[in-house]
Amino acid sequence: MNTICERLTQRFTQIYEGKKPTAYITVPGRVNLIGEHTDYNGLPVMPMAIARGIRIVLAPRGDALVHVTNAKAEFGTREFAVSKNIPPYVTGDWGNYIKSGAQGVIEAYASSQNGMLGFDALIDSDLPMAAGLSSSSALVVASALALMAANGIPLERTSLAEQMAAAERYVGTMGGGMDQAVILLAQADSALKIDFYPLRTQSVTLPEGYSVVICNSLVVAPKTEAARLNYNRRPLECHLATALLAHHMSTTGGSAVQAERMADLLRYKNVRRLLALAADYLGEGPWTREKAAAELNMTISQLEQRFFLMRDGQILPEYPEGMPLLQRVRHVLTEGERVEASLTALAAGDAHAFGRLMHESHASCRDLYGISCPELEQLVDAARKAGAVGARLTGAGFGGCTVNLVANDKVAEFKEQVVKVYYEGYLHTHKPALYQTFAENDPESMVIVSTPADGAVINQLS
Ligand code: NG1
Repeated sequence: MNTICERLTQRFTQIYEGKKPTAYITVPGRVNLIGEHTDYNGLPVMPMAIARGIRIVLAPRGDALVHVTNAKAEFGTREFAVSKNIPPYVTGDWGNYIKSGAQGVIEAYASSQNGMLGFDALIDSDLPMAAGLSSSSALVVASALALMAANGIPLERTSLAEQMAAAERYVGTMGGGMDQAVILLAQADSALKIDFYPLRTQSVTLPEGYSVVICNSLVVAPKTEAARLNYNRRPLECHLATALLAHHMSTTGGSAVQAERMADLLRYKNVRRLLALAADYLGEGPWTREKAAAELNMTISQLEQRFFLMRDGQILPEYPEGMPLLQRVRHVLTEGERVEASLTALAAGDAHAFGRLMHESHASCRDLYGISCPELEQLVDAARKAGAVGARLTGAGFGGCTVNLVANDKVAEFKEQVVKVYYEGYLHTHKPALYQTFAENDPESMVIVSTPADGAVINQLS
């Protein structure tokens, strides 16, 4: 038993009055190296699991209750009953991630649902929250694994990853399956290239002599609040752009084009031809709902029901600046190509070629997908000046972390420079509240050197 497990076991026994945990589960966070906002479009991603994550000790209960104590006192405890339809807490409550994992397991294993036992658990995490390192999916997967362990349900990692990607939509985000897949399928020492529909993974060796360094911008982007709308806006716009392109290709090409996701359009045309067609048909300017509805022969209300309806029944608000559909398509299709090119560069051990692709990805995320922010720009800029071979925002964007590729012999200097330029320079002068967070925390938790870690591990304790 390692020290974290021992410490959690001891506290568990105190909290649950002498009861002993039966399982200890570790679930990593992840950092995405390249392939941003491609997963829900059916295009590949390249993330790796990191050594930080969620740890949970648990024991089954004799009834259907799930009782989870968070080791960080400010989060408190959550308790609910396992049932066919678990009602959510208010939007933004961390307990919804626990419910989401549990609901996913119940849906997937419905036949054994009768008599499914709940569990008592103590949970701890050393992942920064809402920082693009997948703290939310780690919690969803941890909850699912705990419920499965409590009920002796055998683990099949690939299908669980697919089930959990769907399950996480319980919290109202419309993400793809990258996070759950890497969290469950990663193996130490390699990153993963992941393809979707169906889920497939391939291990990727990172270039020798280089480190992956994660820097936290300290801008918090919790997907459960305003940023949830910002995030959902992208998959919804992509879905609409795909439908428009499919409609146009069907009407001009003479035969029906079926495309659920943007990647499906590539069955009919290669990336270059599709980009040319998109430029021609979608045009540079923004789209309104009115124009899209007319094009698809729908009323605005039909269009909204089909493309802008979110899980909570809300229609995504219309943005005054309209929808930059061509820009979204350009980002997604070229980002998919960059993942493939990264695979080639990394197979050849070419860190610089990979670094250039990271830079291109960052520019595309910023200029075409609109997911950067001033702090991420400053941090990426500081990283490049501090010697990173590649530097880009990672994860959903709007804040969170950057990921950097740095030569091993430059890591110490890189850290020092980034602390000086971004945290003590830019934040200190321009963002005093964020600087305060930096000053109150260990600088080691802001700039994290990461090697690819294992996926989730379940240890039976008795
Ligand atoms: P993070 O960075 O964990 O918010 C989100 C989505 C991913 C993917 C990335 C962007 C969830 C759970 N995760 O990740 O599927 O779309 O954004 O590449 O929605």
